[in-house]
Amino acid sequence: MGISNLADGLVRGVESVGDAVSEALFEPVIRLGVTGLARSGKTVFITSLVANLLDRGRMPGLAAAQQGRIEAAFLQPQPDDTVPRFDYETHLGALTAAKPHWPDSTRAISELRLSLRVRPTGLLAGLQGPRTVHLDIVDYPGEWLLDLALLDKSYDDWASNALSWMNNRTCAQGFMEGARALDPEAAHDEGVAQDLAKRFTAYLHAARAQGVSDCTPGRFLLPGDLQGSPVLTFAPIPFVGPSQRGSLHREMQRRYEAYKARVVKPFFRDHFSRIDRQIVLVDALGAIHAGPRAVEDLRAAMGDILGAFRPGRNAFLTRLLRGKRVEKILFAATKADHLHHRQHPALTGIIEALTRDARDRAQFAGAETAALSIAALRATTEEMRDHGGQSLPCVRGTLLETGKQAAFYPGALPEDPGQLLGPARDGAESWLGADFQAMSFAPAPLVLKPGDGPPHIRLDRAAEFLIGDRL
Ligand SMILES: Nc1nc2c(ncn2[C@@H]2O[C@H](COP(=O)(O)OP(=O)(O)OP(=O)(O)O)[C@@H](O)[C@H]2O)c(=O)[nH]1
Ligand SMILES: [Mg+2]
Repeated sequence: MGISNLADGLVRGVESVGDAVSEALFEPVIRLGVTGLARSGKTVFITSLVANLLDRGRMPGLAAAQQGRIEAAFLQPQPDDTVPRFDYETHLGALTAAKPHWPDSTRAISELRLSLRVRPTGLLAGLQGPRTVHLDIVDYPGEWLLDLALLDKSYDDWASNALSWMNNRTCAQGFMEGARALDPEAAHDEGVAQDLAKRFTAYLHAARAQGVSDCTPGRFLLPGDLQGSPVLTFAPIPFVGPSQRGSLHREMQRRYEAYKARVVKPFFRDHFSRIDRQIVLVDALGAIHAGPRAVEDLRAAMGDILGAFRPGRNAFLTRLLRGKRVEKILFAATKADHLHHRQHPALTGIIEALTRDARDRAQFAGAETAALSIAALRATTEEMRDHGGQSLPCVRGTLLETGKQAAFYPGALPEDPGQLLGPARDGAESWLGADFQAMSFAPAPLVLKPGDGPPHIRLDRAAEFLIGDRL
């Protein structure tokens, strides 16, 4: 060991003593980001995680809970005055009602603070009493991360990309007709701009409904209180080059820049840059059921989403983070209760493969990553059923549409994820020789023993990975 290394080690040693002292004095805060594309399971995940941290009977995989070191857990007012509170009580109420139902879709960012009183382990166990660790959970739409790419793109670049993409999509017909008909250099007319933005938004919604994952600008789909404002009243129009002041093209360009400055940047500055740990939820099963195109779109969107976690990828973000970065990222395939546990390894393989490119490319230097298949709320039970002399691993639950009980076999997920990702990448229209069924289950009525949270699959393992080392 060289002298400089030695000195380094010493300084770090002193620093970490300093950390321990300041942690004892001040209460440590972990900011956990929860994201994923629309309907990926963020709200259900947070609700069940919090319920299972408050009542830890089903959390053996979380070491601090298993060792009985969590003495208390309680909800507290969150520290950020301008961010809506995650409506835990209403969401839990929906899931635990006599006739349980899934919580409503959420449209914006929200936050919740859960505080844990934890007895320390190891060297400090004898020296310190219990300390309080605050877990600030931030729920934000993954679509907002896709917007990061817009920061590097001029309006004309973005517009020509978007237009060439839309050219081949039937769901963009309505928009394309409007766009082709207008004169970009004509004087700006608010009616025209609004009509165009409306058609563009309708296209984004239709594309999303078909399983297209990259639908930017993200706030067009989830406008929150920006609905109808000029920053959301623009669209790509076919024109490149300098245009007249006061023209439609110039105004679209201006609003696009305003969207970047007033919507995209504040999100990264005020929220994203403060996250310590991140879980990215992925509805991989949903994409598989929707077909190869949806899987390919999901893979591409994952690459873009994860780009936000790549140090140095974007100058604005690099300046903002000043070397700070997310310490751990967990990729979780959600709704694993749609599969018998025998099929869980295949699902985990798929989520690993879906994010592998992105992970390799992103080189999350310093960030530890892992992949898991989870169900935040288990809505099914498992059973084997005979079918044509074959024994099939099924799950049973209450169907969302009819309210009837049914057993369900979703199809054989390949052990080699390449069998799905390959054809998806090659542009296949449908899965060859395989048939994947989609089914939606209602949450099951719950009878919880005192001390038990709602039933789940591997939520405890997810919690251990994300926060276990800080408890
Ligand atoms: N079976 C099962 N279904 C789930 C689970 N988690 C989510 N779902 C289904 O997925 C849907 C979306 O879940 P949410 O938690 O609302 O997803 P979200 O990401 O918050 O959605 P948005 O707020 O619309 O972006 C739910 O309505 C359920 O139908 C789960 O653990 N098991
Ligand atoms: Mg939600």
